[in-house]
Amino acid sequence: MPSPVYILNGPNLNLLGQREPEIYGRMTLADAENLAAKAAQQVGLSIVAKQSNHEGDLVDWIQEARQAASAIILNAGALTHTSVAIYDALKAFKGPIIEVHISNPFARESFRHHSYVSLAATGVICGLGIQGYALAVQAVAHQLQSRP
Ligand code: CA2
Repeated sequence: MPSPVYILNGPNLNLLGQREPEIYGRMTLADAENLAAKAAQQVGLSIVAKQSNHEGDLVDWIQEARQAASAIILNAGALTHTSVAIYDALKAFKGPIIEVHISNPFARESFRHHSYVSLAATGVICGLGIQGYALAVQAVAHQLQSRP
């Protein structure tokens, strides 16, 4: 089995299912991680899931992924729209990077329309709720298989 897929979630995503259900639904982050784990099992992959409210933790985990992960699935939360540090860290990662958003940022405020993560991502999934994490695992499997 290849190295695990890192599933990294940023600020406030630990609150999933507890507030703003009209935007983010009623499922929790644990539900999203379980969906991703099941999807990974189906395609012969494993996951390591982490969440932090701190930009530096995400940078550290993206750096760690260079040695420890075959791919990264990242929902950087609001840092998506602000963090050059996360973008720089992602640029040093050689494998697939799938950006996930539970909501559709393009249907929301204009400040959510730009993503630094997208500049480094090999794919983007948004607006599909927590199912997006399972779809991201499938995309990773496909991209790992199609690599030269
Ligand atoms: O749609 C997404 O997944 C976002 O990455 C979520 C971020 C937002 O800043 C991005 O523009 C889009 C916010 C995460 C906040 O999560 C909460 C979940 C439940 C209750 C409150 C916040």
